[in-house]
Amino acid sequence: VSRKPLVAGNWKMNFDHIEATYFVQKLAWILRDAHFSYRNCEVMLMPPFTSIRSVQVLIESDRLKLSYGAQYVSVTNQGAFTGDVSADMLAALGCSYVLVGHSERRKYHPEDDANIVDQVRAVLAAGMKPILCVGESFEERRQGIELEYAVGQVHDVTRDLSDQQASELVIAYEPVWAIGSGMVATPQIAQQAASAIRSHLRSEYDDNVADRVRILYGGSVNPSNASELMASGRDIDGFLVGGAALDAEQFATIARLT
Ligand code: G2H
Repeated sequence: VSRKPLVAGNWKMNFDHIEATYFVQKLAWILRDAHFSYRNCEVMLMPPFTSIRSVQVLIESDRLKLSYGAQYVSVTNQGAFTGDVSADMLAALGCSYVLVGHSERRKYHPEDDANIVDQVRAVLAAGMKPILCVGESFEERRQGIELEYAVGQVHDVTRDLSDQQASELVIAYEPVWAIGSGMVATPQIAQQAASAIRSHLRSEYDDNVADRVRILYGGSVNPSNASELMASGRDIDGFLVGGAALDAEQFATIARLT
């Protein structure tokens, strides 16, 4: 089964629209260099809301082979919801993906499973793909329940989705202890979790869903650990990159190694 690898840059709350423009120009310049051959993986950017339009204009006007998406979406579609941004608004900006349930959103905002399920549905209804983030903290790992925990998070969000909806998902396994900490998971840990998540999809849905869903690893990915993580087994289909996605050279190198 071949799944196109995906390297997604989660900018978090970094880069205003001018910095975003510089970044995309630099990234495009590196990726276009004939000597810089990357194996046809999909390269994707997730800017803050305020920079999405600038990224869109640049990608469209220069016909760049880059995808982009958002880091969060409202569960309601329009109306008196001050501060919110709807899935339709993101789709109208050409977004293909929306990050859902990142641990920083789960921690700093009241996002529980019910809200995360609604976000997934809103993203799918607008014709985009959700990137569902799951992963255990140190505490679950210390207790030896990390796989049950991460698979449980997938189960809680996907259990009422149809086969068709589930097959549109991207799942990012991001152990909370590895996020922004410089403590990357070992390739074995990453592969074991990805494999457990894929087995769960196979038993809850079918081979088609399990074989189509892309599973990314996230948490302190950088150019020195990307190859080893990619080589760890057949269940990791790319990366969700934070810190290293703010440096065009590093991000492009990760794409080349994926
Ligand atoms: C995890 C990751 C990107 P970093 O949050 O989502 O960030 O690569 O900085 O650990």
